[in-house]
Amino acid sequence: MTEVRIIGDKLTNMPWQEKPSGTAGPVWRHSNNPVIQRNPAKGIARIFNSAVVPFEGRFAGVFRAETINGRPHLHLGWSDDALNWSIEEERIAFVDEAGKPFQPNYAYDPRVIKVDGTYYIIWCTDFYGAAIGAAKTQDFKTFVRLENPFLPFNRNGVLFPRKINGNYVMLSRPSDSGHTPFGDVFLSESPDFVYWGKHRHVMSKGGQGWWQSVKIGGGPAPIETTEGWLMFYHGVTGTCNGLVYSMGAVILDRDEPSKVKYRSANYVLTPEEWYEELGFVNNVVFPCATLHDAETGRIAIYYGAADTYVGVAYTTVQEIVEYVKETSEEVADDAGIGMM
Ligand code: BMA
Repeated sequence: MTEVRIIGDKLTNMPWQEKPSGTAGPVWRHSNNPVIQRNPAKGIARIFNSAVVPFEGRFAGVFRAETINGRPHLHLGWSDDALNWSIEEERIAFVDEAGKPFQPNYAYDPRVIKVDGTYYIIWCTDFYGAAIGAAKTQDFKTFVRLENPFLPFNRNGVLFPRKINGNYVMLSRPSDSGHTPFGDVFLSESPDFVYWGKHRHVMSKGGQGWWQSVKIGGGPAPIETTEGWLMFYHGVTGTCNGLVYSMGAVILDRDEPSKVKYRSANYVLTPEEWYEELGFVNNVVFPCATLHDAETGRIAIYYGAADTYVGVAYTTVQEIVEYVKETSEEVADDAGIGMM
């Protein structure tokens, strides 16, 4: 296959381990997972489903912290190597545009995406039920909340890392207010991050396999590659013992990302290790962030494990894109822009 490249910045200090021989799939786990264990800071019982970004030579993290009263909030963390994290005990202090305190009632599953020099934090917030919350920061000191982009109920808001055709583009997964037994991924555009429209269907749950038969949801911010936008996402199946969350990979059209170009029929990571199979919620891998290096094509995927830990997994852009193309299936009308 022709060479596949990441279109983006160098990140030579990102974590990396070579693929162990005998690895079956295109993604392999960090040998010392989980990288964040239980009770990682005073008042925090568990951290999972969290976001990391390079910032000024180090790494910043926005963490989903399940506090010791069981409610999730967002806490900041710092790391020199993106593996050993120091988590702040105080939750992130959000303010409104006028600088007044403006805390969400709860906040979970954050993504952090840099667009045009600003870091946007997108999470699941309380807006008369689960909906998408947003904030921005330049310096990881002041966090200004923005208008909630969409009506309730919605989860898994994922921003693209650059404007496309002049607009911000955000993926989301319309939901219900509970544990949502359905769900496809949609996208919406905005010229100003206030007014969102031009909604399009991106991809459906389902396919030949059963691993994504109940619902799917966006994961880390899509990575721009020479083959299109590479996105890891989660797919959910139902069992007599509850839901099982796996990770899939898809490639979206670069100019019209509501069109799926290739989508692997197989999961690329599924709960197999003790920290993925056993925890507060068993059998969950839930990717929310990547670090990647355009020079080498290396990708580190950060995922929540069993709603209890943070795990890291690796792949390269060449390996994952080849795999997705080789195992691609067309699901429903994903290849087009969908119903309107
Ligand atoms: C989803 C979200 C995730 C969580 C998953 C499994 O609905 O709430 O935060 O990891 O369920 O419990």
